[in-house]
Amino acid sequence: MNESMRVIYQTVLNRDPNQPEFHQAVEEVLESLGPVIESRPEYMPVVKSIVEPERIIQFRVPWYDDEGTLNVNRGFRIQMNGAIGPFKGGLRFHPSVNQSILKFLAFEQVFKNSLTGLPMGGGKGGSDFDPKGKSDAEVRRFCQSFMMELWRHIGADLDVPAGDIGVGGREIGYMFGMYRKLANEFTGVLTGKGMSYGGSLIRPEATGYGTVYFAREMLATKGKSLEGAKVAISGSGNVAQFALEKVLDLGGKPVTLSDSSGFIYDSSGIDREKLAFVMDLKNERRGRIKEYADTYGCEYTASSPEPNLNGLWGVDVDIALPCATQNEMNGEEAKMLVENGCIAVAEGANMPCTPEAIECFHENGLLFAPGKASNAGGVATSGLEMSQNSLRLNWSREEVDQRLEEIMVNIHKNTADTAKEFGMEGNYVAGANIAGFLKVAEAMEAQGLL
Ligand code: NDP
Ligand code: 2IT
Repeated sequence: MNESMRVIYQTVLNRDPNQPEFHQAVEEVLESLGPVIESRPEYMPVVKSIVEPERIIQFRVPWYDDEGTLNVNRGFRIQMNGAIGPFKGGLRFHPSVNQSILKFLAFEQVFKNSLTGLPMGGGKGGSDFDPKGKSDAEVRRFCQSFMMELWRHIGADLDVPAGDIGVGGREIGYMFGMYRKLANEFTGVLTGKGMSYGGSLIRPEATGYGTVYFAREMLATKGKSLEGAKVAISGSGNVAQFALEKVLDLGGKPVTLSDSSGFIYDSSGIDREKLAFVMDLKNERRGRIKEYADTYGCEYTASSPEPNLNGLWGVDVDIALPCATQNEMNGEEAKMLVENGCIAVAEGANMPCTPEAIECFHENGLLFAPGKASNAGGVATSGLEMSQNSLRLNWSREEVDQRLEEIMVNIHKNTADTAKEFGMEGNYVAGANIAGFLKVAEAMEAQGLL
């Protein structure tokens, strides 16, 4: 990191010494921005500003469980940067949620949203509520209480939340209902909505599909493709499921999935029928991935302690798609992938690879796609949902998928070209950070750095 960036990074460390995930995300971006500041020193004040959220909202979320006992969770919304459009980003419900995790996610979102080319600022929110093991009625009461406070801070032209870990169609539905009641209006204030009340086709598929479109583009630069490639996928939620589906579409062979309890390795390949089983298991019955191994008689390895996915990345594959959570792959695990001849890694999750893992990929010449580029298809399609809501029109499945694919191809081109322009050809991390930054920086400067 160059000296001027180090000064800013030190301020971030001093201000919030207990936010390791936020520090990790900021450090990576500041490392990339050195060459930009050398050619554009007037952007220094932008960098100083961009690491500080515009606004952080924290609130109490009281809710009654099925026994009639009062539970109190903590709710947050981080409005990180609104220079290029309304704040936009998901809500995460997971017991690990705290300010550090949401600030890292909101920070990444600023650059990601800029890369999509759509007018969306960056934000993130959520709660330390754990939906696991809760009844539908408990989840509904929680979502309603959460929205009872959040509604006054969001709006279709102000801040538009969506899903993330632990927040899918069910939760968005409950929150949308409460927003509509409190605000007394029907607007596109949330994305990831159901099709009967303003949702967009392809939004559920978009993050996973987009990640695989990006991987396809990277592979093509080396004259390679997904056809016949063995693919390791982690997670078994929204992103993992649809990444897997698109890998099958493109002729690849997915062999792993995981959840926080462990992972399965199915050497015969996870086909469409098995994927349908996973979707029912995870989305309807909300069961554990171990049931897959029990049903299809493949290998299952329990992970302990959570969130250690150790072992999954030791499987012999050509391509790896981490689609579960942050820091799920460390340097040692990255080395195992390299030793097994893996040629490409595309992040479906946000920041799943540690800095050591990324360094290992770069040193060994692997194609590596950072999440803020490769998983941008989800938020991009949220942007398309917002457009359709404003137009009061619905586009067809083919039309949305085609726009998503175009956006991913453009993000790939933009990140690759930017890396080359700044003398770091093949480094998609630098390309994504710099290209994402430049648009936001121009807007912030034009608006007087408020
Ligand atoms: P889901 O809640 O649908 O699925 C998350 C999956 O990851 C589950 O299999 C879950 O297992 C596993 N997981 C979550 N936390 C941990 C943990 N601490 N240790 C091990 N496994 C874990 O979430 P999504 O699929 O939507 O999100 C996955 C990742 O993709 C996240 O990083 C998210 O930020 C990112 N992302 C999501 C987008 C979206 O549109 N949904 C867009 C862009 C990025 P279990 O059920 O056991 O907890
Ligand atoms: O991390 C992400 O980009 C998301 N969770 C999706 C955000 C969105 O607004 O669709």
